[in-house]
Amino acid sequence: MSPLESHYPLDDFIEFPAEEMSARAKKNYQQLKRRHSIRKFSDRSVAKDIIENCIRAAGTAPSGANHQPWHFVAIHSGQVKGQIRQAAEELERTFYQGRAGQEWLDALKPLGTDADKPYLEKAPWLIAVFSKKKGGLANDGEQANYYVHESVGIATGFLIQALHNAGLATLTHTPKPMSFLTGICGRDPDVDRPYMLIVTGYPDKDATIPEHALNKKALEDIATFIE
Ligand code: IYR
Repeated sequence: MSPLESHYPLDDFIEFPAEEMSARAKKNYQQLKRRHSIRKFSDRSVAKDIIENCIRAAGTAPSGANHQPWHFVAIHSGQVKGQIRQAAEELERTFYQGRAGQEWLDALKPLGTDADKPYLEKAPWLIAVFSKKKGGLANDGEQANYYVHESVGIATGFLIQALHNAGLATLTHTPKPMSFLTGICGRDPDVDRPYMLIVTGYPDKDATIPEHALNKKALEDIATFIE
């Protein structure tokens, strides 16, 4: 290693006794199992500092060369949420009216989704996640970024986990195409690409979980252990 690269001792790693580790792993699984995508949100307000800390948590995600190729636009403005809803619903109408193709529409049937997205206006916060094609650590708009999709995917996962842990419900929403978000959110189309929209807030009293969504694959079906 070059002597120019400074390193620090790892002084914030916490080692837990083995039994506590097992309990923590189980508890975390049980807690994450209670995360459900919902499509009916309450209009109850959520304090900005909660959203800020959840975005800070997302920003701790590992990324290619630590370039952190992401930008989060947290939208509370009713006017901007309305603009997003209008644009998303317009696109979704063409999606559900045929652009999706029959196989995709059949796959979505058990979720009961359609082109109406009232939650885009009703939920207190929309977080538009952007990936940054270039810019590096300094956001100079020039340096290459690496593993952008992977990095932003991990950060978005951290964000969803942080919001859930804070006690908020979420919905990952991906209107297709999402390019309309770039202008509405005031981002630079040469650098920023819309990645996903996270809707967050309290669930409405009549929020439901589609039975289909509870059908999570068993450990044997998602993992192989080579011992
Ligand atoms: N973006 C559309 C369709 C949609 C697509 C998938 I894949 C989903 O898991 C859910 C919905 C919509 O939001 O309705």
